[in-house]
Amino acid sequence: MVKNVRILEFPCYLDRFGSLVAIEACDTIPFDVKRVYYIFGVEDGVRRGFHSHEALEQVLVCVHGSVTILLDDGSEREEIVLDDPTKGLYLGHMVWREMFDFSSDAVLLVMASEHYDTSDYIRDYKVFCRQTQRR
Ligand code: T46
Repeated sequence: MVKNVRILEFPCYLDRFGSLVAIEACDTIPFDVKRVYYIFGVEDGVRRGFHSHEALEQVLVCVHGSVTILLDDGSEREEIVLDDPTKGLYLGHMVWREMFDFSSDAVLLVMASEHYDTSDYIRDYKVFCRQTQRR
């Protein structure tokens, strides 16, 4: 099992009017949310990500459609399919991620613990592996 990764199950309120999922910072998800972004309109065959974060924590929710996420902690690798808006994928620091197999209708919502900071990204896989071995 990849370290620093887990699936979060969100409460879903289903009634005759439809379904509603509520997510509360520092409660349903384990950090204060400073930034939200979403990825959609990804064409067939496109692979994104190819990086890790030094400190950033994030929760990924595929609110529509499906996407596969490859996760790597420097020693273990696994792939997780996100296709359920009631589940979130928590990614702690130092997890290499690649996102692929986006369905044409996929919308991937991401909640992040920090503002956008390019210096937090590790984009070289060899550097990432070296850093995970040092920790
Ligand atoms: C991650 C995965 C899941 C911004 O200007 N602000 C932002 O907050 C973000 C996230 C991106 N950008 C700009 C930077 C690039 O010009 O949006 C463009 C695409 O970003 P990037 O190539 O980093 O996208 P992904 O899909 O490779 O990675 C993103 C996040 O960057 C990353 O933190 O974990 O989604």
